This record gives sequence, C-alpha cells and structure tokens, in this order.
Amino acid sequence: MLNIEEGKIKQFLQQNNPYALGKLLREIENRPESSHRIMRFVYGYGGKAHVIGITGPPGVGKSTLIEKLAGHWAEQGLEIGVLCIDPTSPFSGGALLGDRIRMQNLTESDRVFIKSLASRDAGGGMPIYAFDMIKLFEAFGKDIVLVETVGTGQLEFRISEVADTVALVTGPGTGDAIQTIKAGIMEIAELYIVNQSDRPGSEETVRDLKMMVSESVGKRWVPPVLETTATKKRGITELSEELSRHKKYLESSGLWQERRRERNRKFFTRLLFEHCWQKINKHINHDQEIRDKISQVEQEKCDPYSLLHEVLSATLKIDG
Ligand SMILES: Nc1nc2c(ncn2[C@@H]2O[C@H](COP(=O)(O)OP(=O)(O)OP(=O)(O)O)[C@@H](O)[C@H]2O)c(=O)[nH]1
Ligand SMILES: [Mg+2]
Repeated sequence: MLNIEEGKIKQFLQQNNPYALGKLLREIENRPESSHRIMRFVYGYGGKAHVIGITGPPGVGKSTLIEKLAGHWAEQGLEIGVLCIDPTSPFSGGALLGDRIRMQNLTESDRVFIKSLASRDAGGGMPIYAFDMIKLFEAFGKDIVLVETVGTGQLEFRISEVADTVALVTGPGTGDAIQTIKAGIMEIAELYIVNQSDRPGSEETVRDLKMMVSESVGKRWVPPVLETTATKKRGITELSEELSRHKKYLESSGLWQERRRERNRKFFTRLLFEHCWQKINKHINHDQEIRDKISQVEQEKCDPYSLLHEVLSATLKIDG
C-alpha cells in the first residue's frame, strides 16, 4: 500500500498532471487517514469547479449522460473531473478495474479524468473522503466535477452536500420515481432529466415531472425538465446550457458562496464528530474503569450523565 511522504505530495501538486492526480486520489482512497496530510497542502492551491451531482435510479443512463456531457465540454476546452460512486455500470466496469477508466466513446483525453469509487465504507452512501477528492480535482484545475451517485435518498452523505447543482435522471415510465421524489425519499433536484427518451412513455414522464415542478413556480429557480437520449447525444447541448444557467443563477443570487460556506461547515462538523468519536472510543477500549462504569450504566447502577462528564474530561480534556 502507498504511503506518500510530504515532499512527494507537494511535488505531485506542482506537477499538475493526470498521473499525479491519480496517485493522490488513490492514496486518499486506500488510506483515508492520509487526507490529513494531503489536504493541508491542497487548500493552498484553491481552484473552483462547478460541482454537478448526477443522481437517479440504477440503469437510467447516468454514466452514459456523464460520458457525453464530459465529451461535449472537453471539446470546448474545459477540464473535467468525474467521480463515480459505487459504479455498477458497463462503462465504469466497477471500481475494481482501476482508477482511470476510459469511457467508451471519449477519445483518450487528458481533459477528462475519471475516478471510480466503491462506497463500501459508507453503507452504500458517499464516503467522507469524496469531499476531499472533489477538492483535489479543483486544485488540479478542473472546471467541472461530475459526481455520479445512485439516488436512493438514504445516502449517509447526500449528493446535495457536495454538489452545487443536483440533476436527477429518470427514465420513461418511471412514475415511481416521481412518487419517491414527492415522498421526500428521492433527493430534491435543481434539474430533472428524462433520459432514454427514445423509449416509450417518455412524454408522460416529462408531463408528470413538469406538473410536479410547476408547484415551485414563483420560486426564484424553477427546475427545468429536460429530455435526453444519451446514447444518441440528443439533448446534451441543452442540458449543458441549463447546467451553466443554474451556475449563473447561483452566482448572481449569492447562493454559490452561501452554499459553499454551509458545505464547508457541515464537512468540518462531520470531521470533528468522526475524529472525536474515534478518540473517545479508543480511550474507552483501553480504560477498564470506564468500561466497568458503562456496564453499571447498562444495569442502571450509574447514571449516564455522570459518566458522560467523566469520559469527556478524561478523553477530550473538556469540562463536561
Ligand atoms: N435506449 C436508450 N438506452 C440508453 C440511453 N442512455 C443509456 N442507455 C443504456 O442504458 C444502460 C444503462 O446505462 P448507464 O449509463 O450505465 O446507466 P446508469 O444510470 O449509469 O447505471 P448504474 O450506474 O448502474 O446505476 C446502458 O446499456 C446504456 O447503453 C438512452 O438514451 N436510450
Ligand atoms: Mg453508472
């Protein structure tokens, strides 16, 4: 397993090439604790990308759409990063194949970098280091970062917590998808895409989605409903235009900054929580006295609050 030393990290960041990016992404994936060393430098490099979440039920064509969108933008000279979380689709071939997977029709291009991630550690959700990986893409000068997730809505770390714009992809005849959105199970999106519009039932789905969206008329951003046939590149230009329109909306309304601040704060809170818990847990495992007291709490012989204060002052030096 890799263990990149600090000098190397700096060198990789300065190199700013796909090889270096791949190395750092792999290091974070294989040894999440190395984020601590890597990310301290990464923040100095700045960079701002439009982070776009592409989410939706399995098999609706998310990967195909991403492939076409990335190709479209690469032709315009933009730099793209793609993060596929728990991919099962044909183009990614699963996370096992390695990091830089060539998309079917995208010519070998240094403008597009694809990273596939298994979400094994996050119970099907988004691993905490996905956030770091997006930052890394930004530091390597990506203009756009596309993040693919299967939108079950039960993700531990929801796509809206890392993306500026969330696009929800459905297929024709997926009335169920609309029900799940309405029930709040599926993520609320800024853009709805009915892909596979070459298949029957597309018009009805578009109509249903438009009806759902019409409830938000009067709001400052009304989510557009788009029809695409990713395999034939149909609707890709329109989709790309709507995505940049949303970015402009975020910027002009001040929401871009506001959301990023909130995202950074949430990430820090989560980091703090995870690390405090790890520290406390480690302490508890090594402290027989506390373990005995926990067993007293179990038997209601000791109250949990007294123990809480004791544990906090012993582990975090915090006066409970
Ligand atoms: N007919 C038709 N098929 C499509 C279209 N877009 C994608 N497909 C096909 O649908 C299948 C699934 O596409 P993917 O892009 O892998 O879908 P996905 O949503 O990424 O799937 P998961 O990552 O497994 O959730 C593939 O066989 C694609 O070729 C489309 O617009 N029309
Ligand atoms: Mg996919």
